[in-house]
Amino acid sequence: MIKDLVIAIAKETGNNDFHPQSCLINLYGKGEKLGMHRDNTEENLSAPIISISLGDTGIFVLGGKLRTDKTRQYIVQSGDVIVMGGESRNFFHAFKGTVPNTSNLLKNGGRLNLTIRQVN
Ligand code: MD6
Ligand code: FE
Repeated sequence: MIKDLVIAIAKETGNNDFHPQSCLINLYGKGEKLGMHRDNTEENLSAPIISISLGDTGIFVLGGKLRTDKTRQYIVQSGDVIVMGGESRNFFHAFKGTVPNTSNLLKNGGRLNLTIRQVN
């Protein structure tokens, strides 16, 4: 189901040849965050990465090509999707943390982020 969903999302954003091969699932509790990084361990660095946020609202930080580039913050709510494609595929980004108790989707609270990737 997730595979079909992200293939459709990829098409909507002009990526007509996206082949999802892996899904990394991160769970964030209160106060947990993810530092500035680029996702560059995939062999294929041009296919988009598509992420789905579930559960508590959080703050996603998007930078640029350089770690020192200026950043923007985006509020991500349960069900929101981020497509990092085109130039932004290799931009630095981070997750600043959740806003606890903003969703009752997950029994134990927190936020799940699914990042779906084409590896090669
Ligand atoms: C997060 N997301 O939202 C962390 N990476 O918890 C990521 O690191 C990410 O959302 C690549 C593409 C989309 C993402
Ligand atoms: Fe990432």
